[in-house]
Amino acid sequence: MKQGKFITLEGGEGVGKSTNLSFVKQLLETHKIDVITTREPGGTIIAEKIRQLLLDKGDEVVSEQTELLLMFAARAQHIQQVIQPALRQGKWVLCDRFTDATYAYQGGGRGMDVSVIAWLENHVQGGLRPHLTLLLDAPVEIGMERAQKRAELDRFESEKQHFFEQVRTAYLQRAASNPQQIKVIDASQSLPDVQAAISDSLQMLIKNNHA
Ligand code: Z5A
Repeated sequence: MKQGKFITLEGGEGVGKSTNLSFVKQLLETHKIDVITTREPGGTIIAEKIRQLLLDKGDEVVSEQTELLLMFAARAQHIQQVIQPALRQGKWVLCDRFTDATYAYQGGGRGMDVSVIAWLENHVQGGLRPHLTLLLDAPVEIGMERAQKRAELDRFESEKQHFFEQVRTAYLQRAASNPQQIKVIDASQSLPDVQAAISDSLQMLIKNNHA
């Protein structure tokens, strides 16, 4: 059986990943593609528990090392339990964030050693990499403004603007060094324009699937 495709959505907070995840799912389904949606950190019972540990603003400070290792612990579980089985069954996997988020947040935002992230990526994922990453990019103020309409801010959302600027820069650097995989979408546009750009970026992958 033909393996499914692995598509990830990335970007800073509030840029519209969740909104557009539903749009991409519907678009693929109109092309008769069997697709599952999932997210990181999370996607399995254990990985969702790890997500809670990562997002909660508890009394104990989470060290950077702990944060990085928990991201990859959740990812290891998610890959084994959800992503690889679905791809093997020929399903497409649509994931809200993946390892590019680790490079952007832990690498760019926290300033952690990128070679350690790369080592963990190889160790946990083997050869698994997204076939396509849609990077929703918008000025930090726009994402923050959209996100702040929500109730309570989590541990990441409570970071300062400078942190998110570093995250955005790291994302854009990754896109520049890997343009085949990562397509930058201008997420500051109106939703219909963002979705038209997303649709264009997916056409090649959809066409090849039916070839
Ligand atoms: N994290 C990490 O550090 N390292 C890692 O390896 C991974 C993650 C995997 C949880 O992620 C945190 O984990 C994340 C990074 C860290 N923290 N942050 N920040 P998350 O994905 O759950 O959290 P999030 O980035 O805050 O995502 P979100 O809250 O779900 O936002 P979103 O999905 O990008 O946005 P949205 O909910 O779709 O849209 C926000 C609002 O804007 C909503 O009202 C929409 O209707 C509106 N919207 C969307 N698009 C538009 C346009 N184009 N125009 C106008 N309004 C719009």
